[in-house]
Amino acid sequence: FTTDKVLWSVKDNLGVVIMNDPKKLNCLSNDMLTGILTAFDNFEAQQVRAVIIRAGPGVKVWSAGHDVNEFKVKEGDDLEPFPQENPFQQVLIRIRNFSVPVIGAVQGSVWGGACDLASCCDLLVGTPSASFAVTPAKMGVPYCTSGVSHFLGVLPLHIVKQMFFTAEPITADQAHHFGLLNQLVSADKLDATVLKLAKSVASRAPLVVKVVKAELQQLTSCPGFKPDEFESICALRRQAYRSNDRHEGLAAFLGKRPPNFTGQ
Ligand code: KGA
Repeated sequence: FTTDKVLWSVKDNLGVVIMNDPKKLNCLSNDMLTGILTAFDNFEAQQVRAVIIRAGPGVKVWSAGHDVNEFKVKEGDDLEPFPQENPFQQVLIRIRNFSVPVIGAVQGSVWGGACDLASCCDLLVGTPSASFAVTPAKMGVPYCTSGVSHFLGVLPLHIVKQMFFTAEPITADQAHHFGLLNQLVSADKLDATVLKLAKSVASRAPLVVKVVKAELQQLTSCPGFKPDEFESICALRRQAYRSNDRHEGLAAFLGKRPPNFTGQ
């Protein structure tokens, strides 16, 4: 099956969704995200026992993250950059709450929101070309609290801080060492390794797998803020997304130049 940007199939109780927009470096455009949601609707209807999410073979960029063109803000626009109803948030929620495990197969570099998508998968297998860069501080975009909590569920605190503060990529070796990647395999072994893992998951008692996924999902979710602490985080985010730097970060990327952030 196919939409413009996504291919998907179901075979032997396994759903496979392939991000298929190499010209745009598989960036997470609304079309791509809507295609992923449609694939998951089909997987649910067909009661798959595991899902694999991947890019096409041999890609250099697994996904370049949010489509920056759809992220553009008009002068004076101070809207929340990650509203719950946008397809990006809906895909993350769908993966995290999907009743059976979702396995990411990662070859190539993973950027910004695509790192969030990868970290929402239940298991990740990568190749040596995989790398992960969390770039909101480079784009001037204040990342949402739920997204930050996803990284904390899979990576140590200082690594999450390093990735958010510096926006520099970590390598596949580092990602494996820190536990983001369950397995690191050569590119020619990626398909077989992911299939073996998915088949193993699919062979286990489905109701038990479902409940343990739901348990882990709740146990690793953000442990709750006091109301006044949450309000102050919201105020800090508003200050950032209403700032000139938010325009500057996106303009710099689109203008292919380094940003000049002033903190205003
Ligand atoms: N959105 C839209 N277009 C993008 C894009 C993106 N995220 N990333 C790349 N492109 C476009 C780019 O403008 C260029 O268009 C084409 O894809 C090839 O990219 O051909 P054009 O019209 O000029 P480029 O840069 O020439 O390819 P490259 O030299 O091979 O470099 C590849 C990378 C991935 C390194 C580079 O394109 C890059 O740095 N992209 C941005 C990665 C990133 O930081 N993404 C995060 C987006 O923000 C995000 O997800 C969130 C939520 N956030 O940060 O908060």
